[in-house]
Amino acid sequence: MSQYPANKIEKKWRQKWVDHNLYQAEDDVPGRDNFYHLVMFPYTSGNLHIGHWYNYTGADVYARFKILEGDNVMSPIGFDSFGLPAENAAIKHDIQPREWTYDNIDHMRKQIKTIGTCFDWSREVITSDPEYYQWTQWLFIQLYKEGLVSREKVSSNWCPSCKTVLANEQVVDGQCERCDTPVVQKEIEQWTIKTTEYADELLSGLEDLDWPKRTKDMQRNWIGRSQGVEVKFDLEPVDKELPAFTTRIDTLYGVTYLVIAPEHPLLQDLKKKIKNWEEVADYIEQAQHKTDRQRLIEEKEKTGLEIKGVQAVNPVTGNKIPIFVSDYVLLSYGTGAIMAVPAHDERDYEFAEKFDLPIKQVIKKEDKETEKCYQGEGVLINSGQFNDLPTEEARQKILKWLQKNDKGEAKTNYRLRDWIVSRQRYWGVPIPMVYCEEHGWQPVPEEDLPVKLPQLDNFRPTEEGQSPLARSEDFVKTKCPVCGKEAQREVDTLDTFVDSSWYFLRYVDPHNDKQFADPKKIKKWLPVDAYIGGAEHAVLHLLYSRFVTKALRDMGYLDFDEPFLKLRHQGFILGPDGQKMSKSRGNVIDPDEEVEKHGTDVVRTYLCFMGPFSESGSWQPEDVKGAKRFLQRIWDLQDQIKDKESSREMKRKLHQTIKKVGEDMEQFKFNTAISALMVLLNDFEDADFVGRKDFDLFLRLLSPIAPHISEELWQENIAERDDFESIFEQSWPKYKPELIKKEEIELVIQVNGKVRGETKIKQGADKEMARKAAKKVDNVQRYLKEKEIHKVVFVPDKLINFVIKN
Ligand code: ANZ
Repeated sequence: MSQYPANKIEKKWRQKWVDHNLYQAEDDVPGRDNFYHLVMFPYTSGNLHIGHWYNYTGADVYARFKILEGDNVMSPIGFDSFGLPAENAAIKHDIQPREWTYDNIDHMRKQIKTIGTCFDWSREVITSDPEYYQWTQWLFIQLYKEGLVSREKVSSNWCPSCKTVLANEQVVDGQCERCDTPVVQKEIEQWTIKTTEYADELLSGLEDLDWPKRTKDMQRNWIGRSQGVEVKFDLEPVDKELPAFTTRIDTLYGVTYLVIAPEHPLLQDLKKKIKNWEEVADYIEQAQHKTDRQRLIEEKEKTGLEIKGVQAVNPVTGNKIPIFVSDYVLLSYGTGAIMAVPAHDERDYEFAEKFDLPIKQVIKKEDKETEKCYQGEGVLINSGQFNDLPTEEARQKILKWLQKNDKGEAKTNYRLRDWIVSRQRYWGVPIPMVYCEEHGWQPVPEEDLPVKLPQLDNFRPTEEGQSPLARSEDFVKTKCPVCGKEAQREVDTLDTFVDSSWYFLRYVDPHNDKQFADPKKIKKWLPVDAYIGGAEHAVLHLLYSRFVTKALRDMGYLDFDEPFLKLRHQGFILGPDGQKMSKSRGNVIDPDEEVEKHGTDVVRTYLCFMGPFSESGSWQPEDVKGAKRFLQRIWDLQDQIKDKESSREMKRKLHQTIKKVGEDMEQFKFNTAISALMVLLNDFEDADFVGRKDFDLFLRLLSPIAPHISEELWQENIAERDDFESIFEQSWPKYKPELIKKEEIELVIQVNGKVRGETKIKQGADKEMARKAAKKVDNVQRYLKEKEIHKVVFVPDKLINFVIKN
């Protein structure tokens, strides 16, 4: 028995697979269905970590399984290479972002290849290549022409350290997700993509997707559709009205004050009428220093003040009510003003308590004492003509009343905001827009694309937070596409999420220089059949890609609605101590070292064995050795091979394993697939010999997980042709149902340890089934009659023992 030479055979097979273009996907293969299998492409951070390995290994197992199942699989890979981390690293190391990025790509490409994946490298895309970003610019221009891009002065999340605007999604707990600096609000002119135009479809489209429920829920919350009513409150003594959005119009009689957001434009309009304007202006100024998120933090004590001199009128009661300004109301949601019902809304309740405002109950929980602030459903009280109505019915009736009196309308609101895509940084796609004094903003003519990112000696952001491209006169100066007179280029670059919002389309035709992809090829491959990657992209990348797909569909470029039909997230690999891996904890596992030590297949097998693909697990060096022993034992089986038919019992076991492994593979339960293979391996070892045909099938089952050793053993022991034919050109084994039918066994029945009978039951029957069958046996019944059963001992497929009190 020899030690299995992992490193030698692994390199050899990887080379052989490349030499034979084994994974280069053809658009058409007769008799095979196309299967587009995609992993989220990596950011060019410079080093693959174990999380990448985990992701790519699991994805590769599934891809290889699909290949064996007979699909024509395309599994492309590329690099997401623009963006801030590259720029920040380049600043730190005093090199050009381009150099840093492309060196990293070279290194990462080599690392990825050691995973032994079936990626089709001929389709590689790199988002910072002009060949690629020409089409990112094209996409932006198409969205612009469709009216889906606008330039607006918007209050934006500004990171003072990165000196750039961040999308809402990039602000975590009020801080920049990259550098943890507290984010401030700043009014800036920005290019904005109108994702909200597709809010409804982005929501309804989730229904039919085979995605993790949590991810769908996150998208639903992020889109946040809310149905309610916009009520108009007349103001006094001015001839103006203030609309408020509410989901609880049934509480209208309980409104005791209104609250308006500090940035609400109405406040500026009422400046002259507001008696305490100075105080109000002060408050507005303070609120500007907080982000929406900070303002919404629940535990925070509410602040605000009353606007003196202006009041509102409740449309149903005619009562005059005070108006407050407070930052717990956001301008960006609804109408930027609310009707406050402290008896039935907690935030309003807190505010009313603090400012000593009246609290009027209008909903009663049936037959129960009502709490101080009751937010649930019930029956209306203190509500005039609507008294005694259940809340749901009251909502409809009050809405009707408001509509009739022109005081309100049904309204749907969304939490989703438009996508601000301007970044005041260097390392990104130049936004292909030109500003002319006379003709305003104009898109760069498509024949002039790409607008290339120039090399800049100084690529650091300017002190004013302007894009570094502003420093390059050569870049900025251009001609207006309309009049040909002098004009200026946009100096901002695109958010990198624009780059990755369409890369999956490019893979089907990555070198096309006439269009982003040939429609015929798009039809052949898209949408993506299986998409695998991190759950952290739930509301960013995945939402943007869905939006872009829908927008391009409506422009006639695509004929499907959703980009990713099936989505799976990989779990998280923790350090041996069960903690998140980090340099400071010293618990980082370096995949390169592990591969060097054990070989790729061992690392792959171990990663697959850690748990279901979607769950997290901690790296256990002892278990890695276990994976190595497992493969070594398979290697050793070669000595047991005979050209003989194996027993029926062995065949039954083999076919049971085929069934189990196939089902597990489809569900990304690679861990239990390996367990099943381990059980079969034990059976093989215990048998007198291993039939060559059985070994062949065993290797095919193993091959998605450990492709190199499977190929080697298959070539050495199974392959018959003289020219090279890979195990991955074989088919996935089919189990024979008649072989795995459960057979009957004789179950021995004991009472207090003495044999009292036997009965036939299905093999694998559980304790309950065995107990029922045993109790039917006459002799056993006699012994158990009128006796209390104390305990039942059960040995599956062998015996059952009733312990009774005598
Ligand atoms: C009166 C009321 C009474 C409310 C009640 C709730 C309970 P969703 O479901 O998230 O859409 N609201 C509206 N606009 C707001 C803004 N700009 N900033 C902060 N809060 C705002 O929530 C809608 C509810 O959130 C609205 O219904 C409003 O409070 C508040 F017993 O109106 B409600």
